[in-house]
Amino acid sequence: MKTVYSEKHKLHHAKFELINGRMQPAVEMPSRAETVLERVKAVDLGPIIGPSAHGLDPVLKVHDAGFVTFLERAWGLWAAEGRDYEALPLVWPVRGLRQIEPDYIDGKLSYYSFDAGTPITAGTWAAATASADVALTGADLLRAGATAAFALCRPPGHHAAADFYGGYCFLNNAAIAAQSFIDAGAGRVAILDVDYHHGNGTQAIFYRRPDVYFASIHGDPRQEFPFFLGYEDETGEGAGEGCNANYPLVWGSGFDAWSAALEDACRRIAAYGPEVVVVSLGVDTFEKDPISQFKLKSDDYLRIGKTIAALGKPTLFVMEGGYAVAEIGINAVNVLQGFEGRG
Ligand code: SP5
Ligand code: ZN
Repeated sequence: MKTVYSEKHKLHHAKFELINGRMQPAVEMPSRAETVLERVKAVDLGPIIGPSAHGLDPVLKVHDAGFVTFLERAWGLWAAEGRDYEALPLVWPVRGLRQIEPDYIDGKLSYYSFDAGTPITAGTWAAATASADVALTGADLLRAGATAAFALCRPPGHHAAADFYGGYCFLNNAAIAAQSFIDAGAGRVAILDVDYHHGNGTQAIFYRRPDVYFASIHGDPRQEFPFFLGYEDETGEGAGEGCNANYPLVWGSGFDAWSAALEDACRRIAAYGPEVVVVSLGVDTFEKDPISQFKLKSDDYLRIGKTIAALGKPTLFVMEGGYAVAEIGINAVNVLQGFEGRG
């Protein structure tokens, strides 16, 4: 299969993130995407192509205009205050507080975010829009007849909702790609999110819709980030009732529990009958991931790919998380090779 990749991901390079109460070196770093690209080349997965520019229209089908304008201007407003370091929020409009966008940048960061672990830098907007273009170009490949494509997105996207960023995510690449299939005439799209963290943004975007099915296997929100979404009883709402499936798993889960969830998710997706499947491909389920608590091994990723292939649908893989940089290439590309029946 073809891989879509843009060098522009390197423009988003946060030095620090707030983690465990301290500013520490950011785990979401450019070498993640570079390591995956190296592995794509090493195993000869297929041609590597650059993204084509799709503009903001497909982004605005998923994200609110005010939020997109904020992301575009945030660094400029921050730098105009004389700050030459990364932008982070400090306060959120929780229960009982007014949901009104402030004028001042510090307030805007708070209004449009949900965590303090996602720094905005000078190049964040350029990198995030390039990442969305990577996903959209991958979707184009499927529309042109490819069985599968790999959108090597960075920064990731699945925590970003219609009007907030967080969890290292700014624009929801998988959701933007899924929506692009709907807008091109697909009746039903399924998103399978295998990242270690719940895809809260993707779920929220499609929660009331019957045309996009969302299934996610992830760390139980009772224990794990993003904490406030991802329970099993979230099954969709209104016209979307029955089109959302969550598989929260306890810390320490290994491939037995994880693959049972995957089999069930795939059963439900098959019953839904989508025309195309988008996979939010995070490999932070790996046993050596520095911020995660599942126990998957490198060979398990081959079997994940094989199981997804058994759905028999055109499939777009969209890169999400995975922070064990030394093995991220092997693990991510193992899924793709497993899908292709290699390995
Ligand atoms: C795309 C993606 O994978 N985003 C994940 C964002 C997670 N950010 C919060 C991480 C908190 C980790 N806390 C546990 C650290 C154990 N040493
Ligand atoms: Zn993750």
